[in-house]
Amino acid sequence: MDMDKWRHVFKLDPDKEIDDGTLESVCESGTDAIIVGGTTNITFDNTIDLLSRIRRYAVPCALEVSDVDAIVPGFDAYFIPLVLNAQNPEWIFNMHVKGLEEHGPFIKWDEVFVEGYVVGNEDSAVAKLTESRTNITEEGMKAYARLADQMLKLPILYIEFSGSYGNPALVQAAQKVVHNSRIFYGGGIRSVEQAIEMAQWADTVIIGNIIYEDVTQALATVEAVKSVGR
Ligand code: 1GP
Repeated sequence: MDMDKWRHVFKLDPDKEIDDGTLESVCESGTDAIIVGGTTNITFDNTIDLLSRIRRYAVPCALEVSDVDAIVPGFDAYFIPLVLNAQNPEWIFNMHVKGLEEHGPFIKWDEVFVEGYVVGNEDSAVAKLTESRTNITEEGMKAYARLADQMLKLPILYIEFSGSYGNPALVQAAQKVVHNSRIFYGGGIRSVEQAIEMAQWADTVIIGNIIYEDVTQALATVEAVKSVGR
Protein backbone atom coordinates (compact mmCIF):
# COMPACT_ATOMS: atom_id res chain seq x y z
CA MET A 1 0.00 0.00 0.00
CA ASP A 2 1.56 3.25 -1.13
CA MET A 3 -0.48 6.08 0.33
CA ASP A 4 1.91 8.65 -1.14
CA LYS A 5 0.57 7.90 -4.60
CA TRP A 6 -3.15 8.06 -3.80
CA ARG A 7 -4.88 10.74 -5.88
CA HIS A 8 -8.47 9.51 -5.57
CA VAL A 9 -10.19 7.69 -2.73
CA PHE A 10 -13.77 6.58 -2.16
CA LYS A 11 -15.00 6.72 1.45
CA LEU A 12 -17.65 4.15 2.35
CA ASP A 13 -19.78 4.49 5.46
CA PRO A 14 -20.54 1.22 7.30
CA ASP A 15 -23.82 2.77 8.45
CA LYS A 16 -25.11 3.14 4.86
CA GLU A 17 -26.55 0.46 2.60
CA ILE A 18 -24.70 -0.35 -0.61
CA ASP A 19 -25.77 -3.13 -2.97
CA ASP A 20 -23.29 -5.64 -4.40
CA GLY A 21 -23.36 -4.19 -7.91
CA THR A 22 -22.62 -0.65 -6.72
CA LEU A 23 -19.90 -1.88 -4.40
CA GLU A 24 -18.27 -3.79 -7.25
CA SER A 25 -18.32 -0.73 -9.53
CA VAL A 26 -16.75 1.41 -6.79
CA CYS A 27 -14.03 -1.13 -5.95
CA GLU A 28 -13.21 -1.82 -9.61
CA SER A 29 -13.38 1.85 -10.65
CA GLY A 30 -9.64 2.44 -10.72
CA THR A 31 -9.74 4.47 -7.50
CA ASP A 32 -6.53 4.24 -5.51
CA ALA A 33 -8.12 3.07 -2.27
CA ILE A 34 -11.24 2.74 -0.18
CA ILE A 35 -11.46 4.31 3.25
CA VAL A 36 -14.10 2.84 5.53
CA GLY A 37 -15.33 5.49 7.92
CA GLY A 38 -18.22 7.51 9.24
CA THR A 39 -19.25 9.46 12.29
CA THR A 40 -22.47 7.94 13.62
CA ASN A 41 -23.59 4.33 14.29
CA ILE A 42 -20.23 2.81 13.43
CA THR A 43 -20.04 -0.62 15.04
CA PHE A 44 -17.70 -3.62 14.96
CA ASP A 45 -20.38 -5.62 13.11
CA ASN A 46 -21.20 -3.15 10.35
CA THR A 47 -17.48 -2.42 9.87
CA ILE A 48 -16.44 -6.07 9.57
CA ASP A 49 -19.37 -6.75 7.22
CA LEU A 50 -18.28 -3.98 4.88
CA LEU A 51 -14.59 -5.00 5.05
CA SER A 52 -15.40 -8.59 4.13
CA ARG A 53 -17.41 -7.44 1.10
CA ILE A 54 -14.64 -5.05 -0.05
CA ARG A 55 -12.08 -7.84 0.33
CA ARG A 56 -13.52 -9.59 -2.75
CA TYR A 57 -11.59 -6.96 -4.71
CA ALA A 58 -7.91 -6.05 -4.94
CA VAL A 59 -8.29 -2.37 -4.00
CA PRO A 60 -6.38 -1.29 -0.84
CA CYS A 61 -8.66 -0.63 2.10
CA ALA A 62 -8.04 1.51 5.18
CA LEU A 63 -10.14 1.98 8.30
CA GLU A 64 -10.63 5.48 9.61
CA VAL A 65 -11.12 4.87 13.29
CA SER A 66 -13.96 6.83 14.85
CA ASP A 67 -14.98 4.46 17.64
CA VAL A 68 -12.60 2.42 19.75
CA ASP A 69 -15.17 -0.40 19.91
CA ALA A 70 -15.29 -0.63 16.10
CA ILE A 71 -11.63 -1.38 15.44
CA VAL A 72 -11.59 -4.40 13.16
CA PRO A 73 -8.39 -6.30 12.30
CA GLY A 74 -7.52 -7.03 8.69
CA PHE A 75 -7.42 -3.58 7.09
CA ASP A 76 -4.32 -2.54 5.13
CA ALA A 77 -4.00 0.63 7.20
CA TYR A 78 -5.58 2.46 10.12
CA PHE A 79 -6.14 6.21 9.93
CA ILE A 80 -6.54 7.97 13.25
CA PRO A 81 -8.24 11.37 13.07
CA LEU A 82 -6.93 14.10 15.33
CA VAL A 83 -9.27 17.07 14.99
CA LEU A 84 -6.98 20.08 15.16
CA ASN A 85 -9.82 22.61 15.49
CA ALA A 86 -11.91 20.59 18.00
CA GLN A 87 -12.98 22.57 21.04
CA ASN A 88 -14.39 19.60 22.95
CA PRO A 89 -11.47 18.19 24.97
CA GLU A 90 -12.96 14.69 24.81
CA TRP A 91 -12.04 14.63 21.11
CA ILE A 92 -8.59 16.11 21.41
CA PHE A 93 -6.73 13.28 23.11
CA ASN A 94 -9.06 11.49 25.57
CA MET A 95 -10.35 9.13 22.88
CA HIS A 96 -6.84 8.37 21.67
CA VAL A 97 -5.68 7.52 25.18
CA LYS A 98 -8.74 5.31 25.70
CA GLY A 99 -7.90 3.48 22.47
CA LEU A 100 -4.27 3.05 23.47
CA GLU A 101 -5.23 1.68 26.89
CA GLU A 102 -7.25 -1.01 25.15
CA HIS A 103 -5.26 -1.74 22.02
CA GLY A 104 -1.79 -0.25 22.65
CA PRO A 105 0.22 -3.48 22.96
CA PHE A 106 -1.28 -5.00 19.79
CA ILE A 107 -0.90 -2.10 17.38
CA LYS A 108 1.33 -2.54 14.33
CA TRP A 109 2.63 0.99 14.10
CA ASP A 110 3.69 0.79 10.47
CA GLU A 111 -0.03 0.44 9.58
CA VAL A 112 -1.08 3.52 11.56
CA PHE A 113 -1.30 7.04 10.12
CA VAL A 114 -2.51 10.03 12.12
CA GLU A 115 -4.64 12.50 10.16
CA GLY A 116 -4.59 16.12 11.31
CA TYR A 117 -8.23 17.01 10.62
CA VAL A 118 -9.43 20.54 10.01
CA VAL A 119 -13.23 20.49 10.01
CA GLY A 120 -14.83 23.26 7.96
CA ASN A 121 -18.57 22.53 7.66
CA GLU A 122 -20.28 23.67 10.85
CA ASP A 123 -23.41 21.62 10.05
CA SER A 124 -21.59 18.30 9.67
CA ALA A 125 -21.94 15.54 12.25
CA VAL A 126 -18.20 15.61 12.92
CA ALA A 127 -18.23 19.39 13.56
CA LYS A 128 -21.09 19.04 16.03
CA LEU A 129 -19.56 16.05 17.80
CA THR A 130 -16.14 17.61 18.23
CA GLU A 131 -17.44 21.20 18.58
CA SER A 132 -15.02 22.28 15.89
CA ARG A 133 -14.19 25.93 15.39
CA THR A 134 -15.21 25.98 11.75
CA ASN A 135 -14.81 29.55 10.59
CA ILE A 136 -11.39 29.31 9.05
CA THR A 137 -9.64 32.00 7.02
CA GLU A 138 -6.81 31.33 4.57
CA GLU A 139 -4.31 32.55 7.18
CA GLY A 140 -5.96 30.29 9.75
CA MET A 141 -5.70 27.34 7.40
CA LYS A 142 -2.01 28.03 6.87
CA ALA A 143 -1.56 27.93 10.64
CA TYR A 144 -3.37 24.58 10.89
CA ALA A 145 -1.29 23.28 7.98
CA ARG A 146 1.94 24.29 9.70
CA LEU A 147 0.67 22.75 12.93
CA ALA A 148 0.06 19.41 11.18
CA ASP A 149 3.12 19.45 8.96
CA GLN A 150 5.95 21.27 10.66
CA MET A 151 5.03 21.09 14.38
CA LEU A 152 3.37 17.70 14.69
CA LYS A 153 4.94 16.10 11.58
CA LEU A 154 1.72 14.27 10.76
CA PRO A 155 1.65 12.23 7.54
CA ILE A 156 -1.79 13.61 6.56
CA LEU A 157 -3.55 16.97 6.75
CA TYR A 158 -7.26 16.26 6.12
CA ILE A 159 -9.34 19.28 5.12
CA GLU A 160 -12.84 18.00 5.88
CA PHE A 161 -16.00 19.70 4.64
CA SER A 162 -18.14 16.56 4.92
CA GLY A 163 -21.50 17.24 3.22
CA SER A 164 -20.71 20.69 1.80
CA TYR A 165 -18.30 21.82 -0.89
CA GLY A 166 -15.47 23.85 0.64
CA ASN A 167 -13.52 26.80 -0.63
CA PRO A 168 -10.65 25.61 -2.88
CA ALA A 169 -8.66 28.69 -1.82
CA LEU A 170 -8.33 27.14 1.64
CA VAL A 171 -6.79 23.98 0.19
CA GLN A 172 -4.52 26.11 -1.97
CA ALA A 173 -3.44 28.10 1.11
CA ALA A 174 -2.58 24.88 2.96
CA GLN A 175 -0.66 23.50 -0.01
CA LYS A 176 1.50 26.64 -0.12
CA VAL A 177 2.98 25.97 3.32
CA VAL A 178 3.01 22.18 3.66
CA HIS A 179 6.28 20.39 3.01
CA ASN A 180 5.69 16.76 3.87
CA SER A 181 2.13 16.04 5.01
CA ARG A 182 -0.14 14.70 2.31
CA ILE A 183 -3.21 16.93 1.89
CA PHE A 184 -6.52 15.09 1.76
CA TYR A 185 -9.61 17.05 0.78
CA GLY A 186 -13.10 15.65 1.29
CA GLY A 187 -16.52 17.23 1.35
CA GLY A 188 -19.46 17.88 -0.91
CA ILE A 189 -17.91 16.87 -4.22
CA ARG A 190 -20.90 16.18 -6.47
CA SER A 191 -19.53 16.80 -9.94
CA VAL A 192 -16.53 16.17 -12.14
CA GLU A 193 -15.86 19.95 -12.20
CA GLN A 194 -15.62 20.13 -8.41
CA ALA A 195 -13.40 17.04 -8.31
CA ILE A 196 -11.05 18.62 -10.85
CA GLU A 197 -11.01 21.93 -8.99
CA MET A 198 -9.99 20.34 -5.69
CA ALA A 199 -7.52 17.98 -7.39
CA GLN A 200 -5.45 21.01 -8.41
CA TRP A 201 -4.58 21.70 -4.77
CA ALA A 202 -5.28 18.54 -2.80
CA ASP A 203 -2.88 15.60 -3.08
CA THR A 204 -5.75 13.18 -2.49
CA VAL A 205 -9.42 13.83 -3.21
CA ILE A 206 -11.98 11.91 -1.12
CA ILE A 207 -15.44 11.18 -2.50
CA GLY A 208 -18.13 10.11 -0.03
CA ASN A 209 -21.88 10.81 -0.09
CA ILE A 210 -22.30 11.08 -3.86
CA ILE A 211 -21.62 7.32 -4.09
CA TYR A 212 -24.97 6.78 -2.39
CA GLU A 213 -26.81 9.46 -4.36
CA ASP A 214 -25.52 9.20 -7.93
CA VAL A 215 -22.98 6.44 -8.46
CA THR A 216 -22.46 7.31 -12.15
CA GLN A 217 -21.35 10.80 -11.17
CA ALA A 218 -19.19 9.35 -8.38
CA LEU A 219 -17.43 6.95 -10.77
CA ALA A 220 -16.73 9.78 -13.22
CA THR A 221 -14.63 11.55 -10.58
CA VAL A 222 -11.94 8.85 -10.71
CA GLU A 223 -10.70 9.68 -14.18
CA ALA A 224 -11.34 13.40 -13.61
CA VAL A 225 -9.06 13.56 -10.57
CA LYS A 226 -6.39 11.45 -12.22
CA SER A 227 -6.38 13.72 -15.28
CA VAL A 228 -5.14 16.60 -13.12
CA GLY A 229 -1.37 16.53 -12.76
CA ARG A 230 0.24 17.52 -9.48
C1 1GP B 1 -16.37 12.62 4.47
O1 1GP B 1 -14.53 13.79 3.50
C2 1GP B 1 -15.49 12.80 3.27
O2 1GP B 1 -15.59 12.28 5.58
C3 1GP B 1 -16.25 13.01 2.00
O3 1GP B 1 -17.24 13.99 2.13
O4 1GP B 1 -19.34 12.66 1.94
O5 1GP B 1 -19.35 15.14 1.51
O6 1GP B 1 -18.25 13.55 -0.12
P1 1GP B 1 -18.63 13.83 1.33
